[in-house]
Amino acid sequence: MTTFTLPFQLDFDPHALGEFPASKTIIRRLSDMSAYYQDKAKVAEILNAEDPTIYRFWEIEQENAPRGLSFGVTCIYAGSIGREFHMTKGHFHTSPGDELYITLSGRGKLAMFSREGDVKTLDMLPGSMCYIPTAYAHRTINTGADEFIFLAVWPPSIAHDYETILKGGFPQLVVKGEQEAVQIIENPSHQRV
Ligand code: S6P
Ligand code: ZN
Repeated sequence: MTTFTLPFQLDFDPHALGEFPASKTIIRRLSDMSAYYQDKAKVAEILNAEDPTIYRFWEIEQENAPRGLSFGVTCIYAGSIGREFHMTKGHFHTSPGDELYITLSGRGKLAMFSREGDVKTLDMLPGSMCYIPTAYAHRTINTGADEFIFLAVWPPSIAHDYETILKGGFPQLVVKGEQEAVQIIENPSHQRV
């Protein structure tokens, strides 16, 4: 685990995530995410031939710190599984902690929903920043032809709930429509958990 003396300045190449001395580097392949995609036949067909990396991210977490900021960079590779674009698993934060996402390159969407039933899907483009309130589950989706890379900043010591998304999914899906159009459709398998 890398520790930094505060304050500090970092220069990093967002495209060289594996070389960054982060607390954690996490790689999610299709085999880690088969339960998250709708088209199970397509998942099986792809996995029969290869196990592509869907996204990777690094994080520097200020664990057990009463204050401070944790941060990380996520890179989602371009592609789709059936009609669904490559995306992150998505999660809720289980303790109070809002989050900021700032797009560094590529293009994508940020899907969010709250347990109270509010559903939002926002654009993420270079130069745009999205604010995620604590109560909203959040997932990012690469809707472009290039890597989609963004910086995330959140408070220290928050836990991530992946289980709710695994069981119930998101209310909306971001899919390829006619002529490569990006479409947002209702998720037929969504359940309120
Ligand atoms: C952490 C923040 C991001 C995600 C990353 C991967 O609070 O939201 O760093 O961890 O984009 O997504 P996921 O859903 O696999 O954690
Ligand atoms: Zn988060």
